[in-house]
Amino acid sequence: MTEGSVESMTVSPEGRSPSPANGRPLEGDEFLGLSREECVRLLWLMVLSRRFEEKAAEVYQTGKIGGFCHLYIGQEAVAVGSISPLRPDDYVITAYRDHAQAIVRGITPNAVMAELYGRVDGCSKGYGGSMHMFDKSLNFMGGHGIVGGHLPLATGAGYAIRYRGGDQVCLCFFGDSVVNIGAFHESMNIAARMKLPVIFLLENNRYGMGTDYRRVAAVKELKDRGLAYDGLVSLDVDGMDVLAMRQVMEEAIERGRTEKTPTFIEAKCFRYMGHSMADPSHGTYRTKEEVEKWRSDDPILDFHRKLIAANRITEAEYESIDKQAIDTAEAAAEFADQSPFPGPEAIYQHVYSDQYPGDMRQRDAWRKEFS
Ligand SMILES: Cc1ncc(C[n+]2csc(CCOP(=O)(O)OP(=O)(O)O)c2C)c(N)n1
Ligand SMILES: [Mg+2]
Repeated sequence: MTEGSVESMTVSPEGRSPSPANGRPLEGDEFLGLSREECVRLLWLMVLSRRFEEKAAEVYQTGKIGGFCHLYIGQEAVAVGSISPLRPDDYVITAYRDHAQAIVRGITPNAVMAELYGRVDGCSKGYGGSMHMFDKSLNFMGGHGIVGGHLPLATGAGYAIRYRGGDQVCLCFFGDSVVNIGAFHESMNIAARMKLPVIFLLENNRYGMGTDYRRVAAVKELKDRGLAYDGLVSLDVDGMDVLAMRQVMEEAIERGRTEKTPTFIEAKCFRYMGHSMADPSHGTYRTKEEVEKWRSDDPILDFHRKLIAANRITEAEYESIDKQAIDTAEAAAEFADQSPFPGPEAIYQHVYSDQYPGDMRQRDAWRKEFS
């Protein structure tokens, strides 16, 4: 093996770092001042996301869901820790691994499952499928399939907030592959220079499809990517720890609201399943041992253990939460199955502006009038 050869770029598997967020212990109240009910809510959202996606995987195998389907299993603490402290008028935008984020933001499991099935009751009316969950009423701005393509949109949302004089923030999720895309730099640069309240949340699950991020990264510590930008705070966090996630997010939100400055967070996490339904969880680009190592640090079991140890829940309550999540996922699949497919008329609806709904001839007339 020679220096610079492909072999020399292979990397050894690592497990989760045992150190808490940024190497510093959580300060003050171990539960960040959250009430018992708030903690149970975080646990519920994580369990619901997990059980929902397990159900989605099951029905995918039966052919009820078609096309791409990327599961989030293993990364639940990132979505729950980061979305839960937001206000309803904040914005959330994400990539294609979006089911759990949509549910945590408040899109109902029924509407997410129906979208996966491509049915009219889906949150995107069946047009989008797995990668394009969307709900304007919740300021959940998608669901985007092009790697890095939505970062400029997040930056635009940040600009809109500033332009209108609001104090919202825009939370933007993306994967470790995005740091090598040009739009990443452009977005971070504009957000830092123009002081836009965008929270760039990199979910470093260690793989872009089948590529270990360290094989393609010339800057190995991904959080260091943010250091080049004056006016942008850059940090990393244990993304398998929902409380650590929540703590750095609360700080980033406060910074965005008061100083209007962006934050770049690298959440170190791991996806337990393959990249998509077509990809096995291990055996090609990563080993069974690596997956098992991360699975032994499951973010849901970790938080569950902490709550039990602090007498915040009982085993019986946990089992009841789990059962409720399984039942909700099951009901969502039944709901989706009952929902009709969009009819042929849907081709003309909801694609262009509602100012010319339903008929392409109307649209053409509208164009003529305004051209
Ligand atoms: C511009 C562009 N190039 C390539 C692809 C194909 N593609 C889909 S997912 C993916 C990897 C993305 O990995 P990462 O950003 O780490 O997100 P993760 O899948 O880990 O959530 C690639 C290359 C794409 N969708 N868009
Ligand atoms: Mg990745």
